[in-house]
Amino acid sequence: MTQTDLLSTNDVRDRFSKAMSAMYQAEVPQYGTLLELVERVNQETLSQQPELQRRLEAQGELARLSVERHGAIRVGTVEELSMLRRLFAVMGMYPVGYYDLSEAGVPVHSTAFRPIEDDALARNPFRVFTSLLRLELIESEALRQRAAAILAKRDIFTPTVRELIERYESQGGLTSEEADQFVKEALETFRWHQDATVDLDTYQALHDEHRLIADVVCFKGPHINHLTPRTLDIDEVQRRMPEMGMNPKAVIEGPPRRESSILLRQTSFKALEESIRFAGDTQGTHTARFGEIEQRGMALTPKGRALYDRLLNEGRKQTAGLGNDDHQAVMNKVFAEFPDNDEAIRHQQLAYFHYHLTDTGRAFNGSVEKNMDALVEQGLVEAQPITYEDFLPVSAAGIFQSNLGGAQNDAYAANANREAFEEALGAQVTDELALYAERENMSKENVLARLKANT
Ligand code: OOG
Ligand code: NI
Repeated sequence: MTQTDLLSTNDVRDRFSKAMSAMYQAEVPQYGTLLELVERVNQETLSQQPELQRRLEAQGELARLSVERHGAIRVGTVEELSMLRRLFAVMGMYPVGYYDLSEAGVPVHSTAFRPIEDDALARNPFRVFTSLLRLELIESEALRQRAAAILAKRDIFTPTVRELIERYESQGGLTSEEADQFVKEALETFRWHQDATVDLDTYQALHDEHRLIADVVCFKGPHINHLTPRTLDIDEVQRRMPEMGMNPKAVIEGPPRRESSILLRQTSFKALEESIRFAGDTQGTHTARFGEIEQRGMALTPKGRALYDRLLNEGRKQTAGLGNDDHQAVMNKVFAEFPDNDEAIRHQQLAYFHYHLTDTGRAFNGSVEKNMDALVEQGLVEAQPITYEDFLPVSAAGIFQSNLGGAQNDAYAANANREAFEEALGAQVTDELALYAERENMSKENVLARLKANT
């Protein structure tokens, strides 16, 4: 086998994300409706805003828009999480960021498996938000042991996918044929199962502790619980959801609508109640699966993020219980303190930017300064905000809660434990901020090197 027979991990990920989307559309037809709505709103937005279209195209964002999505799963054990890490590596997806959801009353901590390199992100930025249940946060010793015993009995991976993961690791890649087989087998882990592995009483006992615990423990595998396409106008999608038979969550999470979009705004249609056959042939229901939408803006520096977090907290105090229109109006006022144009944001170092030569810059052959701001002012260099590729813990908690019937348990709070998570994962999570800083620095170095080469 030569290297050239092996498929790029980008292609494996692209095939997998498409297969996953097709499976989820078949499982949850409303997700198909959501995709249609998002596609329509994106087309309308682009035709109404040619400047936006130009910018997205220049940033390489347009091509990926229609393939872009993220999904989410929740697993129960250390073995499941560490095997998932190896499974995602086959698709060029690596754990980025640590999210402590105990803070929001949800007994999990999480990471996002996603591509890291610029070209991989441009090709298909498929991400999977992956949460590990924290049984140690359950107070009842008996319930904890019952949950652990149930989880110990299941294997969420097919024997063939395990073999293919090993083959990937020893060969350094998969052939096209192997990749197709891998996609088919890996999908089995994410499939929905109508049959619970436990009886209704057990389900109920776990559910009474926290609905999420029942969702993780009582089924054969970690069914994908939502997929999320990327929209260019989330307010419009939220507004039109009811017309298309979808029940949107109460408010759009994250920052308000702005000229210079920051981080991530998210909303969803609410989880559907689905019929389940419990052990002993009892019928019941379970609510887990929904569809989500996201609108992405620029990645913030630690300074920008601190400002965002402070304003978000202020906003949350004032918006409790408000409907979306009022919520957005209040957020708008609160966020007036956050500069709302790219240049001001860049000058105050609130976000990360990618620097590249303009046409004038490419033609220039005099001696140049090393100062980026001066080069931008001279028109030799242009700065474009780097898109945020990650998630927001407060928004994630809002999504969890609106789909778990508002369940929250303050007793779980203040339990961040990144070390335990990394030990379970069998690897360290990459710091997302370091990645953005590195991309910004590389772009600056490239610009300077190319200007120098011209003199
Ligand atoms: C994950 C919720 C987090 C997001 O977009 O913030 C998430 C879950 O419900 O399992 O997907
Ligand atoms: Ni999500």
